[in-house]
Amino acid sequence: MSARSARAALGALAAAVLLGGCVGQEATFEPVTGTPAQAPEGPVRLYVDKDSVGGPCDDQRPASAAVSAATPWCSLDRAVDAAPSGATVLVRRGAYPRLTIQGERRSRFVTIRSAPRETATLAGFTATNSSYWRFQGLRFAGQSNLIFMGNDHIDMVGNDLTVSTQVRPSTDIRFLDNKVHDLPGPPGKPTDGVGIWVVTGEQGPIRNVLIRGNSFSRLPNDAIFTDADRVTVENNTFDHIHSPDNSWAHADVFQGMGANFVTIRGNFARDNDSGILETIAAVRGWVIENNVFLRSESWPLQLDNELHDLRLVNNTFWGGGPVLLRWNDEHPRNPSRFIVVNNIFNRLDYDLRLNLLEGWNIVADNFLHNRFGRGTRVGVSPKFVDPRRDDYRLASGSAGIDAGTSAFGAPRRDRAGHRRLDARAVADRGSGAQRFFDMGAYEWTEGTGR
Ligand SMILES: [Ca+2]
Ligand SMILES: [Ca+2]
Repeated sequence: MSARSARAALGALAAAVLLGGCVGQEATFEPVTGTPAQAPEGPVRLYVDKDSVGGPCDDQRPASAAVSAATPWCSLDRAVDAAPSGATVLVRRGAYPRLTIQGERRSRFVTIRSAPRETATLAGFTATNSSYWRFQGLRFAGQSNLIFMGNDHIDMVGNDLTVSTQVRPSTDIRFLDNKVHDLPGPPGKPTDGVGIWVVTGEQGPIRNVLIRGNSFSRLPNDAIFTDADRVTVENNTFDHIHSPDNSWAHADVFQGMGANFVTIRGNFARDNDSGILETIAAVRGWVIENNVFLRSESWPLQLDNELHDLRLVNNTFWGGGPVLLRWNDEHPRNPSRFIVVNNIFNRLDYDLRLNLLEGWNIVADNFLHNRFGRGTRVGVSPKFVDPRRDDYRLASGSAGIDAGTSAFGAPRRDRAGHRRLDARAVADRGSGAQRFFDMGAYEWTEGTGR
C-alpha cells in the first residue's frame, strides 16, 4: 500500500479508536476475574449446528448437552460465552453470521473449527480484549476479520480466507498454514485488499506476530503490511500480489512501516509486483535469509539507511528487477553494518554511502558497475536445475557451490531444511570456519540437477 493511503487508513482508524477507546481501555486493564464454568476432565468437544444437520439445535442447553452432535447449540455466540479453556468447538457445515468475541479471556486455547470433513463459513469475526482463541479449518468470506484492541494469543490455523485479517494493538498473534486469496480490490477500501494488516499506529504496541506456512495468492494489495515488533514471516508462498491500480494501492509482498525485529525466512515468492519494502520509520533487527524471489516486476527488495542493521544472507533473487539498497538523505548512515553475503542476485544495486559488507554473492548483471566485495562473482550465470519449473536449486557445476561464507551468521540449514555441506568433488572456495557453504537459498547435494 502507498504511504499516503496507509496514513489515511491510520487516521481513519485512530478516529474510530478514539470513539470506542474508553470501552477498550477499561476492559484491557481489567484483571481477569472469575473463571468460566468448571472445565471437566480431558478435552471438551462442543457442537454448534445452526441448520440442525445432526439434530435439533438449541442455545438454551448447557455445555454438558452440547458435547453431543445430536444435541448441538445453534450459534457461535453461545459457544463463545460458554466454552471453557481448552475446549474444541466443532462447527457443522453451513454459513454462519459474523462472530463477535468481546472480553472473553481464557487460559488455554479454545479452538473453533469446522467439523471433520465439513466446511463452516463465517462472515468474519471481531475479537476485542480476549485471550486464547483459535480459528481452524474454517472458511472466511464477506467482511474482513478484525483482531481489535487488547487481545492476546489469537491463532488462525489452516483456514481459507477471501477476506483480509486486520490486527490492532494485541500480542502473540499467529497465522499458520492458511490460504489467503482473491481479496477484493477497487472500489473497496485498500486495507480490505491486504492479506494480513497488523498496524498499531500510535495505539501500540503489537508484539510477537508469527506468519508461517501460509499461501498468499492473487491479492490486489500487500500480502503483509505491518508496523509491529517481533514479526516472523517464515515458509510462506506468495504469488500474483498485484495491484490493479497503482493509485489505489502499491502491492508488496511485505511492507514494513516502522517494524522492528523482523525475520523473513524461507519464503517463496513469484510473479509479484514487488517484494519487501520498509518505509517511513527508523527500525532495527532485520534478518532476511533463505528466501526465493522470482520475477518481481519491480524491486524484490527495497531498503535504505533508515534500517540500523540488516542481515541479508543466502537468498535467491532471480528474473525480476534489481535488489535495491538505497541512500536516504534524511537519515544518518546506518550505525550497524548491513551484511549482504551468500546471495544470488540477477541484479543488485546498492549505494556506496551505506555502511555495508558485501561479499560471496553472485551478481549476474552488474548494470551499474558497482564495486563488489571479496568472494563475489560478477557476471556469471548461477546455473539452476530447472528454471522453467521454478526449480531454483543449484545445478551441478554452478559457481555458487561451496563458494559462500559460513561467517556472519549464515544459516546452517537451507530453505529445504538441509544442512549446508561440503561437496567432495568441488573445491572449497568459500570463507569462514567452514568454506563449503553454498550461495543462494538451496544447498547443492550430489546428484542434484542435470
Ligand atoms: Ca556446499
Ligand atoms: Ca567441497
